[in-house]
Parts: sequence; structure tokens; C-alpha cells
Amino acid sequence: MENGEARFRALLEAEEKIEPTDWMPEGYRQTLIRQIAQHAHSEIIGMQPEGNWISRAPTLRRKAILMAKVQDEAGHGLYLYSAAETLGVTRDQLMDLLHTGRQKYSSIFNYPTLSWADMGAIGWLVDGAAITNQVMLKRCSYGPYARAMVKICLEESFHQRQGYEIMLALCRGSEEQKAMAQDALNRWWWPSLMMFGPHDSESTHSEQSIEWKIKRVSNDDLRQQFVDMTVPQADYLGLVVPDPSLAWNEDRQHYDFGPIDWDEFWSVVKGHGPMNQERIEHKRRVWDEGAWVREAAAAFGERERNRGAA
Ligand code: BYC
Repeated sequence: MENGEARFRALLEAEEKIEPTDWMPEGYRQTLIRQIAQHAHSEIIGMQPEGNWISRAPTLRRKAILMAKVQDEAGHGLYLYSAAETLGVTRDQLMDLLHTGRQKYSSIFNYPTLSWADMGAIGWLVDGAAITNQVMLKRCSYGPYARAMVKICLEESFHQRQGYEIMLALCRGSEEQKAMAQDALNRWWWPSLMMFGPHDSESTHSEQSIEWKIKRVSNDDLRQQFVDMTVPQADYLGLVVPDPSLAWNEDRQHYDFGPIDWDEFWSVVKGHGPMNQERIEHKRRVWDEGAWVREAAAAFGERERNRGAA
């Protein structure tokens, strides 16, 4: 055990990856299970608000792109569940933890998607925030998680561009279309900033996670990076970020921004957001309805194994 601990420390120190068969502290393993599972659940629950618009996309081209994006999110969920499984939990256990509310998913997916412009705002802002967070996770000390992030980040970059392109089309369109884009920005801006989690001073896990090199940048620093990157993009669209305190700070070389409504954040995290109940009920229902597919796949696998053995 002592050797294991020394080796674990040495690997962290040398910026090398911890792999599933390496010794690791129990807290490190549990933190990764919690974070990777929460991340996987977010990808899967995150399919719902966008799936809501596949049948109503304005053109065939938009429909094809949106379907591909939603399928990508399913793929991300699968890589991440596989990464979590390397830590000794099963897919069924993770599903049960989600379905019984003992594991979380990102607060952002508990808001409704009311107009087509929300597909633009989600791609631009939500995927934009996700990339900001995930680029740092490519450097996570746990190998399977870090490697899953490489492909996910590439796909998220494409998602972010497609969202921005929807916003650009709306902003170059009629007054009514531009107003839809502004309304979507108004509703998604603050929830996107909340995606990065509580302020560093309130973040229960950050200090330990940064020490273990699971997280490499703090919640507040990532949030600032996101604001600095996104405000010029809003300017280019000709949209107004819904924050009267937003201003460039010459001394800090960053944007200052107004206070986040943490009561709203915690209320959504604790299950009282506008769509929490609907999202999880839908997830549980499709899991139950899909039982026959899992049984058929397992029976097929069993038959193939028996054939191989014969
Ligand atoms: N929502 O100590 P803290 C996507 C919880 S999806 C809900 O700072 P940590 C996409 C936190 O769990 C992208 N809960 O935590 C998909 C903790 O509670 P517990 C999803 C949140 O873990 C489809 C407590 O607050 N990305 O890309 O050090 C379409 C204290 O927080 C949230 C990920 O999941 C939240 N926003 O840091 C489009 C990235 N924030 O567990 C796009 C991976 C905090 O103690 N995750 N909490 O009960 C992370 O990087 C980190 O887990 C976080 C939080 C930065 C989110």
C-alpha cells in the first residue's frame, strides 16, 4: 500500500496518467466516479432539450445537423460511462444512482427550450461552456477520463460552431428572428455561467480535486475565461448580454460581470428547476421501455459467446 501511494504521488508529480490497474486513494476513486458519472448523465439528459426540436427544425439541413449533434451527445455519454466503469462501478449501478436522484447531472438541462433560437443558444453558450471546462479535463490525471475528453472536445467545438451559426443566421434575418436570438441569450446566459459550479470559496471539492490533478483550473477562473471569450462573440452578433454590470476592466484585462443568483442555482441543483421532474421522469420511462433491447442484446452476446466456445 505504501509503495502504491508513493507511486501514485510520483505519477502525479511527473504529470503521468493514473490508469485503472494502478493503486489510487479511495477518495480519488470516489471523486472520479462522482464527477465522471455526473458528466455522463449530463450528456444523456442533455439530449432531451435538443431532441425536443428535431421534429420542428426549420429545414432538412438543420434537422440533419441537429440529429447528428444529439447522437454525438449519446456517444459522449457512452465513452464517459465506460471511463467510470474502469473504476469498479457498473452501468446498472450508475443508472440506478441517477434514476433515484443520488447522482446529479448539470443544472443547465433543467431549463426549457422554448424556441428554435434556443438550439443556437445551447450550441453557442452551453457547448461553449462545456468546452471551456473540458479542455482542462484533457489534462486530468486519470487516463481513461482524459482520453475520452480528446474526442469529446473535438466534437463539442463543432457543436459550438453550429450553435453560433444558427445565432448568426437569426441575427442577420428579420427583426423578429433577431428578437428570438436576443430572447434566447437572455434566458441562457446566467444558467450557462452557473454550469461552472459555485464560487471557489463555496466549492467543496475543488481544493482536493486540484491537488489530485483531476481539475486543473478553478470554477471561477473557468467562468471568467468563458465570459472573456463569449462577450466579443455576442458583440459580433449585435446582441446584448443581459448583465448591466458587464464591463471591460482595463487593469485586470478581463470582463467584470454582475452577481450570479446562487439561490436559483442551488434550487435547480436540489431538484426544483423548471424541468427537473420532467427530465428525470422521461429518463426513467425510456430506460424501462428499453429493457427489451438490453435483454435482446445480452441474449445475442450470450449466443455469440457460446458459438465461439463450441
Ligand atoms: N450542476 O465542489 P464543486 C455537455 C455540484 S454536458 C449540478 O465545485 P466539483 C453537453 C457538485 O456536483 C457538460 N451540480 O464540485 C451535453 C457538488 O455537489 P456534490 C457537463 C453542480 O465537482 C449535451 C457541489 O455542486 N460537464 O457538455 O469539484 C448538450 C459543489 O460543487 C454543478 C461536466 O459535467 C452544476 N452545474 O466541480 C450540450 C464537466 N456545479 O456532488 C452540452 C465535469 C457544481 O458534492 N464536471 N455542482 O453533491 C466538472 O468539471 C465538475 O464536476 C464541476 C463542479 C466543475 C461541474
